[in-house]
Amino acid sequence: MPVERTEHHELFKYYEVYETIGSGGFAKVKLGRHILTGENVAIKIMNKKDLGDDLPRVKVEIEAMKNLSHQHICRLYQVIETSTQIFMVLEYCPGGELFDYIIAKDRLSEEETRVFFRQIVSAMAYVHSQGYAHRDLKPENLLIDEDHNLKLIDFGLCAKPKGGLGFELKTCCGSPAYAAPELIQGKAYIGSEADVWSMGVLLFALLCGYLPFDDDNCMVLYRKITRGTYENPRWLSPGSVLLLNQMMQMDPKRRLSVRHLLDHPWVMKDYNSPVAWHSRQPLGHIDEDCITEMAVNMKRSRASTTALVKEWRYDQTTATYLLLLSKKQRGKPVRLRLEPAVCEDSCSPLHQGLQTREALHFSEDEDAVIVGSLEFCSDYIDDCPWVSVANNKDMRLASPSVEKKCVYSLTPERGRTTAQHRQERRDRDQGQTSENKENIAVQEKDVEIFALPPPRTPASSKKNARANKKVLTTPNQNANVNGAKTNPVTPKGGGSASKEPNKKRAAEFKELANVEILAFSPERRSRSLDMAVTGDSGKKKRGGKVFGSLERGLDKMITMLTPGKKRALRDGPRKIKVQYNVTLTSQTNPDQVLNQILSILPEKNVDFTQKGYTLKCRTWGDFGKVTMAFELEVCLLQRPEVVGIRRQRLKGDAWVYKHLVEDILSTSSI
Ligand code: 6BJ
Repeated sequence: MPVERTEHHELFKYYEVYETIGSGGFAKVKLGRHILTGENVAIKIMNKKDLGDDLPRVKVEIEAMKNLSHQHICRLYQVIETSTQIFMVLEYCPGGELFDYIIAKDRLSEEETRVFFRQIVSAMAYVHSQGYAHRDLKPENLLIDEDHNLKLIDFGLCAKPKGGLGFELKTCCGSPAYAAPELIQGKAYIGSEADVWSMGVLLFALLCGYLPFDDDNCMVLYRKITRGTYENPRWLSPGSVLLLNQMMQMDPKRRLSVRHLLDHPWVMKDYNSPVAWHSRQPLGHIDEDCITEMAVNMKRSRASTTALVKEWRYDQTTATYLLLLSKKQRGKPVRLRLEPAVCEDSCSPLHQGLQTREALHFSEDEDAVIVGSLEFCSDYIDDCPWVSVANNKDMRLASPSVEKKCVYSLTPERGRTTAQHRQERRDRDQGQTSENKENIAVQEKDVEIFALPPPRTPASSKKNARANKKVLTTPNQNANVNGAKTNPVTPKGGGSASKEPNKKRAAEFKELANVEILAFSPERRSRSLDMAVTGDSGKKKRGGKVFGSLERGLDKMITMLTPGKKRALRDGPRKIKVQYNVTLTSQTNPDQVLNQILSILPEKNVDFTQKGYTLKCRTWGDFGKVTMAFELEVCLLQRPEVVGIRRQRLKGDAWVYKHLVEDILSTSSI
């Protein structure tokens, strides 16, 4: 499609585009690589037509992110706007969402919570100092970077009142569970005060692994928030209980301000200093080393390069400068690749994007072939990436910067990504039932004026999913859904690991090693096994008989599949290391685990497509809208040698996703 080609030309000129790492209501986020610096980036892609009324939201976000430069705020590098699309090129945060990190660990210790919370306070003090209120604070909007630091994202709902932050706002927005009571009641409110309430909910979620105010029924949820009562579980220290109480105060005037949080005793515990909130990377300062490298590359004078950078146009110049600066700050050489020669005969954006050295590494493997052309790939499937990368091993471990042997294919399939949940919230029934007396004192009795729309509930999505005609019921049907015309590219052999592990990989491994210890602590191991034996949902398990028939079903399925699919299954599941988005099972047969999951998905009204051992799952809402998208992948773990299930949420409410996946995995009796 020629239109597609022109539309994406700008993007592919400067970036290689890899797999989808997330998607929101109207945006899709892909992993990318900035060709000149070789740095990884996240590319937020929005179709203007789809945006409709949300277009102003994007403009607000772009304007805010241009003004905000802080060590705990995700950096905007470049904005590319075409007649149909908007691309935001952003800082890549390989650790994924804080939400997934919390649920992977059930909940965080007070010490670890404090490390994160100080960073959240730092970011928010800065945001407020710049006259903004964020208005959508939640763990899904905090990402973890390669150094395990938090970065705040999603400024689409932020506000900058003309007269300053002290001026009242009217628009009711954000996620209901994190919304302050005054917002729910439709009152005028002060943005920074509402943010502190959300920070309180967030702090509770970090320390407890679940929400203080939660209900499937939105009216009940609103009532709980406007009453301001929540239970303090027994593991919370008195200091934590006090701080939560001071933040989740019904009366906004009695709530702590972010300024007060900077040196609050709980925040200061084990630290000698208040939270440092000033920007360590103010935009006014121009780095001479970066300018020199850019000037050489662009064959310009340093003065004119400086002048160009100082225009802050959020174009290729801004992106190159900021990414070079980021390299420098991480101790990497301040070097650019040579400006790529124009690819004369290239006719596709793929060529535009892959023209630099290192970009094309074709595997010798027989499967490693370019299997299509962009022209007919782009409208192949609603979810089609322009370029997807299949590599030999675990995509996550082999980030583009370290990838040595990868295969570019134009299949409609996404690459492998991750980001996940873990198990059921911890024994909530043991929580204290004492109510937050101070909060009750200022509550407005049974206020029923709710300004927020009803949130989506698991119950409603269930109903919708059931109503969907497209629900698929048998694995062999699913295997060919979406018209996957090409074989899955599953090259054999190693090659994903660089010979010289860089700092990033080292950090990743360090983190994985930590997770491994966590995952195998006796308590966790037994919990995971408990789940396998009893099933958290309390549902009746299927017996061995059903199981036997399922195994026969798989044989049949393999026989009916296309050669590529057969190979995908015969090659077996990927071998991966334990990471926090992987649920351990006590089983050793991946086909059995796959079958157990396959049999349970229709029961849970989850629509899915299968590619080898990866299940791309979706639930549907009204009018055929996808309410949730996630992947489940059966894989083999190396230590110990058991089957694991890698999970990744791609779209939908994080807590609804958590409960659904827990339900699926516990009912599957793995
Ligand atoms: C943005 C999104 C920047 O799942 C991942 C990586 C998710 C990067 C991811 C794999 C993983 C993580 C944890 C555990 C296991 N990013 N990076 C919107 N606005 C600004 C920035 C982004 C999105 C991202 C998300 N990694 N596996």
